[in-house]
Amino acid sequence: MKIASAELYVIQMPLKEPFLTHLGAVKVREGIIIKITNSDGVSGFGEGVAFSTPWYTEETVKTSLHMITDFLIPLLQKNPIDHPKEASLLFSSLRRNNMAKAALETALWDLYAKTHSQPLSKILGGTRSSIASGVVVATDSTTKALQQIDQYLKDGYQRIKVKINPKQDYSFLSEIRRFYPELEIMADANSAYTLKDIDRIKALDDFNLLMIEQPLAYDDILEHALLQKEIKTPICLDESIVSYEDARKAIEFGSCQVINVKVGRVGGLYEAKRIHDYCFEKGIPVWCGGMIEFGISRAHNIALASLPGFSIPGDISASNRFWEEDIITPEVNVKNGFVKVPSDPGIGFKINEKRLQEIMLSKETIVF
Ligand code: OSB
Ligand code: MG
Repeated sequence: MKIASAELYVIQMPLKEPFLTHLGAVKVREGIIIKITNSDGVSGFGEGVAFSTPWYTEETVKTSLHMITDFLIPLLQKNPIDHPKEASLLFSSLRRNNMAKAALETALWDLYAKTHSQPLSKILGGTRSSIASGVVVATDSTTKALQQIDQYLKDGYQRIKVKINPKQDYSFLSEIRRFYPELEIMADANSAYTLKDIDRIKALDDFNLLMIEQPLAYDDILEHALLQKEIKTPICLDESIVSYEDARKAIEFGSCQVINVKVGRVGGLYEAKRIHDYCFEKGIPVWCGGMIEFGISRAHNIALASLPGFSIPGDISASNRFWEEDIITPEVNVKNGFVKVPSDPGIGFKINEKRLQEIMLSKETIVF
């Protein structure tokens, strides 16, 4: 891969509606886009999914930029690679900063797939031509949640995820179940509980949830294993799994029955695929998590979710779930509950240059 340049854009777009969790509200999404161009003028794109503040993981847009410009790109400049999985190995000499690593690594995968004239999904070993689509309801109002669920079901989404916390769990889910007794629902707590809340969590077994996502601490594996022994609802881990090793240990330990795979959280597509392959072998279902992302990361998620082990609808929703206008063309659409896996080379979407310019805060070019 003869890399000629890397362009880094910081972008910012308001969400159509605030995204609320017990950890705060996301109203405006800041993000990073990386464009890697080779000596033939072919470009691959990646997206940095860290937020402006470290509420979900320790990374931020600024720490990502620092890692990318001061460490990751210099590593790539010194160590030319032939395949994106070498980047993953190269980056492992630096601790964590997974979203920064993934931003660059995913751009290399897109470039690699394009130079091989293959869709990224095929390069990764994907087998699906369409992905079952799920969506997240993130509000602190039961009325709004019911309205949103109604609309999302009309839009064709196959599965609904709701955000819960000790102030919004049993009666909130009862109301939803009253109107939608058969709906596939999962609940994401984003670490809102501790083991002291075990009776509250146990009570949620009444709702026949597909799973409960990350009920306990963001870095815990041990207490989730204790909790799983006490509840019927399968536990899915999100925040706690930042690597293949975490996934292996959590499964061996019985800390979860399902894993939410996020490319950014685990440091890139190679690590995400390793987690998938391990879980597939062990019969542990995985699904692709969302990060309120722009189109580039959404496209990488679609490619990843085409792998056979992604057997549960993930948080892969349409571009218009969050955005008035996305930065890719065509936008991601959900039709009859499915998103089509593109068959064009690489991520299979083009950049909406006009939109990108409109929302760009800064641009930096690094020549290799
Ligand atoms: O916990 O899964 C999460 C969004 C941002 C940060 C963390 C999470 C989420 C979501 C997914 O719930 C939302 C989406 O992009 O569809
Ligand atoms: Mg989650």
